[in-house]
Amino acid sequence: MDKETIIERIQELKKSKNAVILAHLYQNDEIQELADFTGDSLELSRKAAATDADVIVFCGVRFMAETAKILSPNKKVLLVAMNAGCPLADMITPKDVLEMKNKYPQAAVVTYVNSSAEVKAISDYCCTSSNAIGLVRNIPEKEVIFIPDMNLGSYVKKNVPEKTIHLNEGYCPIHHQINEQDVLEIRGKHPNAPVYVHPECKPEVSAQADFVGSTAAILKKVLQSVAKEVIIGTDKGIFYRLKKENPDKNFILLSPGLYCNDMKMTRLEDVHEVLKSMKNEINLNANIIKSAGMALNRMLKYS
Ligand code: CIZ
Repeated sequence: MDKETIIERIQELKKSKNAVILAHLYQNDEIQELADFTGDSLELSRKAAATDADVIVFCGVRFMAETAKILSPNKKVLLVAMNAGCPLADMITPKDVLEMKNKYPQAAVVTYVNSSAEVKAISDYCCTSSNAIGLVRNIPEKEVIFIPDMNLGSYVKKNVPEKTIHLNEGYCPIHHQINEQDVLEIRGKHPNAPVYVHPECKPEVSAQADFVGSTAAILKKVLQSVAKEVIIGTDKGIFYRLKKENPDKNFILLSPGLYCNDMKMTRLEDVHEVLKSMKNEINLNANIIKSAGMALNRMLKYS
């Protein structure tokens, strides 16, 4: 089948199954072009929950589809690339969380959405990279266990010095590989371009940047910026939306390594196959859905 035919079939199946297609901002261009919604993981899951679709087709990685299931327990959630995982989410297990809780019994557990449903379920609050600082600042607890990303956690720690924050040693291998030297070198080549990076980057990289923010915050910042050229320190997939929204601007990737293979596993053929067969369903235990949902709801209260 050629590309146009696959897209046509997907649209027909989507209609007949009353499905909605979600694509994360780090997905391949053709997948973002096809999707009903593109955005960050939480934004997508919330938008899908607000629709009357019976089926959510998630183009992203596993923890994202789990979040969609937690927020839409009565909808069928399908993950197109069933092997697409998140190394950062895999860097903390429920056992690790319980050990940290034993070590710091007074601390509230604040968990970044990039985590498994099981880890969310034993957390007090969830957060995103957009609201992590505000949430940690606003919650009543003075002591916090922030998991699983130590770089985002360090960024929160720097911005919320009034709280005691304990970190674990997780990181996103894609963002973590960037060094201060990469920023200095690319600035040398493009001296007029501001550098915008994701808070999953190392603290020394964030310290060199002109702006640090989530994918949503980077998109907003670029729209507001008068710069004609911007250096971007997050996954290359975000270029699709950046270019679409800012056709007059030029974007430079901070490092060629900013390319997450798990995020690029989703292919058009697989979207078609999954919609046709209704396979790759995400099923979660009802207690996990309930407890993880409570951590997500507490996040909405305090951010
Ligand atoms: O939570 C997300 O969607 C990710 C991976 C990043 C972000 O900043 O939105």
